[in-house]
Amino acid sequence: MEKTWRWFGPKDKITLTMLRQIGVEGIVTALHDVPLGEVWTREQIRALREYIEAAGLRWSVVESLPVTETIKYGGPDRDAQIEIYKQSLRALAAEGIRTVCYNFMPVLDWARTDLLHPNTDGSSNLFFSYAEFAYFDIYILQRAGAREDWARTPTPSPTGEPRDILAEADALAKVMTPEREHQLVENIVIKTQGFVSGNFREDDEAPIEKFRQLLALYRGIDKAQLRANLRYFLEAIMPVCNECNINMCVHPDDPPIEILGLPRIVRTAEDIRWLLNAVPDPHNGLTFCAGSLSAGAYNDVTAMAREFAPRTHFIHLRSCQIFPNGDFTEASHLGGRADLIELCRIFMNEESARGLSPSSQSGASLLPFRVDHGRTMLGDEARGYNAGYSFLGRMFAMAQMQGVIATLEKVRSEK
Ligand code: DNO
Repeated sequence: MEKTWRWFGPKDKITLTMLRQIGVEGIVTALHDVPLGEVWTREQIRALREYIEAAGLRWSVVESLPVTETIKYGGPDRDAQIEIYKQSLRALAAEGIRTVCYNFMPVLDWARTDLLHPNTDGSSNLFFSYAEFAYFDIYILQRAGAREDWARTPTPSPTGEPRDILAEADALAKVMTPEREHQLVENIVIKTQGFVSGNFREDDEAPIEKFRQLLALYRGIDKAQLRANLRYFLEAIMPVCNECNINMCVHPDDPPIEILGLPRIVRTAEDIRWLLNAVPDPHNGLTFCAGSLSAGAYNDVTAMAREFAPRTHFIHLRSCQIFPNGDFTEASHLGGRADLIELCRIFMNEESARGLSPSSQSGASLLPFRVDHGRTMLGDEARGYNAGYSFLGRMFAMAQMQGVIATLEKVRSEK
């Protein structure tokens, strides 16, 4: 597997020189400065590619080439936006970049309620509390229908224990402080969306108002309609993907639940089966994000990796621990629900099945993986990194995964 790292461009505090020293081979990045909905030009792509190559690395994966909301909800300008998307794909392929990660989550990309949840060992992790998220929805967003939605939300508990999330949110409202409320908006919108989704910026002055406007776009869009819109998008871009040999890799919904009254359609094995069959072209593939999938108690991550490996073009190694009430945190890369050792074995077998082997020292042509988020540890918290994208925590996880892969390779060679 090719060892890659998500890097946020030349302004990232974690430099390419640092990444060379810790065994990174490929870079996962995007043109973070291009506004949502504009074409990525060949010149801009080339400049970034050359910057990466000058450091002795390669640009392996685009994460993300964002799909604008209009494509997701099927707005009047969606065809124009799809044309722009195709132009960007062509420009990427012309510069030799052929693995493209994207998501089809309406409005909100990933969601967490706590970004520095303390672990007993002194490090911290990202964390999701259903009650706090419901509080955000009901009391901060004040979304019409929110109370009814939470009242019917099935229990997220892995053992099926009943849970009254609505009552918990109401109880929270009684003890909520303005500071914690401010922090929730920062965590759910500003600090987690700002650097990944073009919808929100870190300096947004009225994020909640913007949020409400975005939600309004999805009135009347149910699961079937969102699926139809995803199929429409994929069918429209597949000819370009075929012509340019680009692999599209949809990122699963994170967390894999329906939130804020919005449909989410990449949550379960059934969803993924649907989307791969709906457009049965090998260029329509998956980012196998073990972290997102393992946050849903109903997802058997190992079985899903076995089933979907043939259509997986990019892998996120991360593992969640679900608490008895359903809240979850991001576990160590050797703990939690996702068996990352088994997953590495499955994806390495997939490489063999495809006849992939490293075409150079850099691991190019193998299946790219990145460690996704890591713990915040040993001073990471003071360095102003993007939420979840620590240096030491991710480096630690990367070292663990490098060890796992090297061990599996040795075992295989001895057989
Ligand atoms: C969060 C990431 C996501 C992911 C996008 C892909 O840390 O995993 O933001 O990059 O959903 O489009």
